Amino acid sequence: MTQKAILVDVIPQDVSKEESLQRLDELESLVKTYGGIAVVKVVQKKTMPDYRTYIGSGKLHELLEENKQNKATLLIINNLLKPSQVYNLGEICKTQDITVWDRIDLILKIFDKHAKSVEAKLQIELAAIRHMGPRIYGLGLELTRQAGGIGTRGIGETNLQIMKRHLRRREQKIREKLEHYDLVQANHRSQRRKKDLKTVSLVGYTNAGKSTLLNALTKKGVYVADKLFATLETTVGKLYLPKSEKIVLLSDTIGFIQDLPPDLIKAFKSTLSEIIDADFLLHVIDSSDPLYESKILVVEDILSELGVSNKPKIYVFNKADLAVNLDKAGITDHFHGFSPMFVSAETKEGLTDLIDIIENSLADPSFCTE
Ligand SMILES: Nc1nc2c(ncn2[C@@H]2O[C@H](COP(=O)(O)OP(=O)(O)OP(=O)(O)O)[C@@H](O)[C@H]2O)c(=O)[nH]1
Ligand SMILES: [Mg+2]
Repeated sequence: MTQKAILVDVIPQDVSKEESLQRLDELESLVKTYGGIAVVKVVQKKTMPDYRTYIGSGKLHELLEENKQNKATLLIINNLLKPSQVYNLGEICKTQDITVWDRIDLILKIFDKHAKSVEAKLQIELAAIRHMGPRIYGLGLELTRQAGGIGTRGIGETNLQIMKRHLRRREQKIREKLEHYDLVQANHRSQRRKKDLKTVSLVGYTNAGKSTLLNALTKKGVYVADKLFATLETTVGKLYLPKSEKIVLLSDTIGFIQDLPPDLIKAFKSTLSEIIDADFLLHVIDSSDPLYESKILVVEDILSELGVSNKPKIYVFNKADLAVNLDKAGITDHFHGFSPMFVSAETKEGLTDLIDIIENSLADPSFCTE
């Protein structure tokens, strides 16, 4: 059954109308990707979120009143909340059987739904432990309360401490298991290096068309969908370079999105290690998206988090077939350090030129990293 959701975005006063609409649209796409449907969408302009419930209590009660008709079962706040705020909201919304998630909870639920490999599942569990803590088990601060009751003080551990210890152990165990995957991947990479195979990694905002481009360039058959986070695993395909008659490996992986906490990104380290080790990056941009520039910045920020901001990059402005009025000259000028290319992975326009520049870049020792 499709779950009905109430979406709330709390933004500072100075956010533009365009950006605020785009934030809501993105949240709605995330909800759709999860398999839900937005029945109410609200933007609350607030300089300081409410300390207890994040959204203001007046707005919250208004939403709950309205929901007597809508009967949504999810309340999703498009921000990063404190565990206590999610808990407090949950307590208030319990009366209407509404579950409360913040933006990261939703992203984690999507990841969880899409993950196929054991490795991806482990990484998601690790990220969830870090973000949700005891909330993972549907348990929250009530544990602290119980433990704080009369008679329990001073008698060994509280339930919350037991839970935290359990989570720490689980985290440790996951980390150990992930180390195994790190080793396997590191091994693959060193094999490739021995064979003198270079790797180019596709990076970009989610839904930019990375997997479509990988498929167009390598016929790899990666899953493509008009969904956010269609890809969670890393896929490597071979691209034939006609001039040098060599092969280069192209790797596609998870897309980025705004407001991802660094801890969460780090949980995906083993998936993202392809990016870290690549000879250079193709930053794929959806040029039909009016807000592509701010998304470029989000991606660059995450690359910096990963410690790869200095890796050589080519900016690939994809979906050129949809972006008819694109100011190509302006973009070429503005991003000249990143050799902007205009392509359509869908119609294959511009791909020959892209392959050409990949080939030239690989042959240029001053361009590639060690
Ligand atoms: N018109 C048009 N659509 C495209 C193009 N490239 C990709 N798409 C569409 O854009 C959507 C997203 O494409 P994907 O290749 O799944 O995007 P991605 O960057 O891999 O996304 P995630 O894996 O979700 O991060 C799909 O519906 C594609 O068919 C293009 O050049 N033109
Ligand atoms: Mg993809």
